[in-house]
Amino acid sequence: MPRTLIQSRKLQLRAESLLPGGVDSPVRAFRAVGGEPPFVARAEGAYLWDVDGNRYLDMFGSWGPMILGHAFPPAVEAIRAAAGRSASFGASHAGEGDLAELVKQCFPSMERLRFTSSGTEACMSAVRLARGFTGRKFVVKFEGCYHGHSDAMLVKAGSGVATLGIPGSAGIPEETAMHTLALPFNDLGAVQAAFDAYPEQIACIIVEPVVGNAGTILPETGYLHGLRQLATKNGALLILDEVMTGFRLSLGGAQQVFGIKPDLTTMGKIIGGGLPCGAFGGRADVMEFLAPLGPVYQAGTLSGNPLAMAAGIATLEHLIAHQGEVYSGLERTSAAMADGVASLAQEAGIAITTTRVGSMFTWFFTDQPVKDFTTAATSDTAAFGRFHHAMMEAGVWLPPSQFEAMFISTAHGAAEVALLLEAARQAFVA
Ligand code: KE4
Repeated sequence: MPRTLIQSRKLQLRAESLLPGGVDSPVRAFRAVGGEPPFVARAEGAYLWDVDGNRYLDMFGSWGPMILGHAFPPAVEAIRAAAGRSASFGASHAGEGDLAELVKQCFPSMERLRFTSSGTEACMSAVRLARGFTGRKFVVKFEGCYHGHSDAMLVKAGSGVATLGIPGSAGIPEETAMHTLALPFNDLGAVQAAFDAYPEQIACIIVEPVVGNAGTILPETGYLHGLRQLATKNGALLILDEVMTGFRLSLGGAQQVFGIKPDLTTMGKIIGGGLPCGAFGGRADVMEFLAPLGPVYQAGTLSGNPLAMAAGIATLEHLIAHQGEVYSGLERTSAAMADGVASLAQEAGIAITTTRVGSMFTWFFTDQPVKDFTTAATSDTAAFGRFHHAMMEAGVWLPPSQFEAMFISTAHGAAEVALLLEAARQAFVA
């Protein structure tokens, strides 16, 4: 029976009279896939319910944070208790050190760290710190990688490899964009060329170690180690943006999976258990360039917020205490989902390239192998849009863009695999 979206439609109309596009973040508007975004009334475990009472299997988990499922009871209890002691002090409290100790336990490379209220702030601050520590202006990033919406990170590739970046959004002056070099992912030659073109001028390389923001794209063998070596050889810092991959791919994120030691790491999403929280950290000698110790300014009214710390502590304590079953379960369920849908597509004669690391995966509607943004962009986004709509009708909520990753939780199990595969079977024959 087709879904009714009557109440959602009313809320959408009101939202559009108040918020640009009716949203607080563009991807939620469903512009990349078409159709109307349902308004969520509540969520629990692996499921979302909209305001018209329709239930959906959640395949994006608030874009990563909800790795233990929605309304995870220990996190809910921790937030409730913290709220009773006031939502914010604007002063030091024990929760900051409690969460920082748990982060350091999982990410030993983070000798010192600082909390922020978002992944954008974490990445923006880490880049400023790298520039301050090295005294250099240029930054290397990669096409298809997203590090939040700070000016220096919203930059597109110039005409040729290692040419000056151009603004990736209105409102960003060329003078700002020009110091960001946007290179192709999985191409060490392009990075070498950048260091040749700008000797001793590049402050850092920032990279999603497994790209999630172009859909899921894996680093080729040796690529991340190659970035590590090039950064060290040229006196630049290596920043791993683990906002998505941190605590997702393993308890120690991508740097644990691939055995890479960055100079700085940025975090978000899971670290706050769904509350606004990010962090950046790494080498103590670098982090001690931050105010109040050093000359690089960085601040935040709600940084280290007691509620976000409480939610993050409850989340990380569970991940640490149950890491064996958590990550083996996520691996089993994710493989069954990713490979199951790929098989159904193949049976239906539909070209799909599946990419996956742990519980982060994407079905690209292309017959090309996907190794960078250019190959990801060969995907048939209209076909993905039709698939997305059919899955919504069947009660499965995929991320509303071909160029996003899917994230599942420990609340997803065999029943959710079966639901997903039946919905996909119907969608492919529709
Ligand atoms: P936030 O400022 O959205 O907390 O984090 C920015 C960020 C930084 N680095 C990586 C690797 C990220 O994936 C993100 C945010 N991811 C997007 C998903 N594509 C958030 C969803 C949205 O923008 O609404």
